[in-house]
Amino acid sequence: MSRSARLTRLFTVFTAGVALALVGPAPDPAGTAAPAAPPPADRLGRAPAVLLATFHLEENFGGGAWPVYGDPCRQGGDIRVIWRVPAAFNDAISSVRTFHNCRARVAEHGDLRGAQITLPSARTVRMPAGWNNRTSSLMLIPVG
Ligand SMILES: [Ca+2]
Repeated sequence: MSRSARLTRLFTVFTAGVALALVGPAPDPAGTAAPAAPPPADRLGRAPAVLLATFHLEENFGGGAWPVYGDPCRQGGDIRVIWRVPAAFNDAISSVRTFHNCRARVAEHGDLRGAQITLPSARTVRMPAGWNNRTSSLMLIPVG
């Protein structure tokens, strides 16, 4: 290859590189591009966990908040069970928020023993009568 041919080749590669940097790759002919990748899933192939509920030490979602994550609540799906709430929240929960079609069913003692009540709303600004500072275990169940 002659010197001028090498220079011509170098110039062609250089201008192609500049064009790529300035305007991006040429449009892909129909049907040759790979399909867009799906969003990443965890290693079991499930969607990432989402925030299902927050439990609070004070009324109106005040005080410390304990978040619970899992799969969105749905009929026939897995039920998220907390057999024992964290020590700082045991007999100390005073308000609850739930998300993703979940309602909280709370129990008086650990392992879902003792009395239970299902909170009727996704926003429980204060626990029903007799239930303030009482919850020791719970489950998150689908609405309806
Ligand atoms: Ca209790």
